[in-house]
Amino acid sequence: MLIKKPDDIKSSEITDKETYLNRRNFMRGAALLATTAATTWLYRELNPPPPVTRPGEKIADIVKPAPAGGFSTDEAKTSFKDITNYNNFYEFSTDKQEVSELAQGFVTKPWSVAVEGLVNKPKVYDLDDLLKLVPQEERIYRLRCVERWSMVIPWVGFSLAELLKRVEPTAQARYVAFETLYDPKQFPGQSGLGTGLDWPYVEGLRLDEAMHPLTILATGLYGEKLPPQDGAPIRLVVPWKYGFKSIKSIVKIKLVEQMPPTAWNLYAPREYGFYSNVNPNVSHPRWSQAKEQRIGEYGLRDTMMFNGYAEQVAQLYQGMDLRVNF
Ligand SMILES: Nc1nc2c(c(=O)[nH]1)N[C@H]1C(S)=C(S)[C@@H](COP(=O)(O)O)O[C@H]1N2
Ligand SMILES: [Mo]
Repeated sequence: MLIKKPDDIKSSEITDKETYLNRRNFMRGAALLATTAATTWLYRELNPPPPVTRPGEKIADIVKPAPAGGFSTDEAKTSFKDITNYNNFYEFSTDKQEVSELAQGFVTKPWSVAVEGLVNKPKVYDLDDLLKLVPQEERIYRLRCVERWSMVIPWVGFSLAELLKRVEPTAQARYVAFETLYDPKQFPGQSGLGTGLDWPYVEGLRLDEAMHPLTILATGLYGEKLPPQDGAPIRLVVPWKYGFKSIKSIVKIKLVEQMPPTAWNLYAPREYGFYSNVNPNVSHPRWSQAKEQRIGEYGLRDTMMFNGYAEQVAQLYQGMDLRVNF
């Protein structure tokens, strides 16, 4: 049973979208007017070059094998009941305790995932076929929501790198864009006014983040098929980033050259950046991220840098100012 929950921290309705769009238009205009050299400079300023492959290196070379133990934490697991009854899934509801019931009839069969864009071998995978190709394993990860609650979840899944290697990203590919199913008949939250989010929910990772062995596609938890409220039949899990990066019910994965849009960044760009790495030292503009409440526990814990995965991922952000690239 849940003894204590954090107060729900409602996101502001003030989106700052206009400022964002104006800035974007200004930058587009500026880029068109500039010389080639200046354009290159501007591009670099906006998109610091990600440390993906160096000349002569193949994508496979940047994938490091997971250490024995597979990064799983030995912290106490959050109960199945809490993991499946306290959910953020705005396509169903913004009320965390209402999602599970609304999600019960969600149809996930048949399900296909298109992997496309800057790849040599684009393919639409039937999910059942895909699961025969890639072995599933358990990964017990912390999940830290930007709202300051956290859980420990025994996922079942496989490395996203395993799937990406199969489609062979080209040398131009720099980022990976993800998309949730768009189906207002099944997702009541996608109809009419409501959350302020644009549908479908979209997310993105830099290619090296996507290829990191910690990054998985999850298809189950507690050894069972993924419950619909947790993102059935397949969702991303990026344990060193705030929970909203872990996009649910994925139908499309696209390799792209430029930093792709992300749902929460589009909604409130000053509050939610592209990177969204868990960082106790960088506050959300409206609240501190220094502490968190582990669901099912009394009191607060200190939030850990990169959610406790610093040893594995800190080198991905070497030389970057994490206050700017929040
Ligand atoms: N498509 C989609 N994916 C989503 C969300 C959402 O609303 N829609 N919420 C995100 C947020 S804010 C969090 S914290 C996690 C929650 O995952 P869980 O409910 O399985 O704990 O899912 C993320 N993925
Ligand atoms: Mo979240």
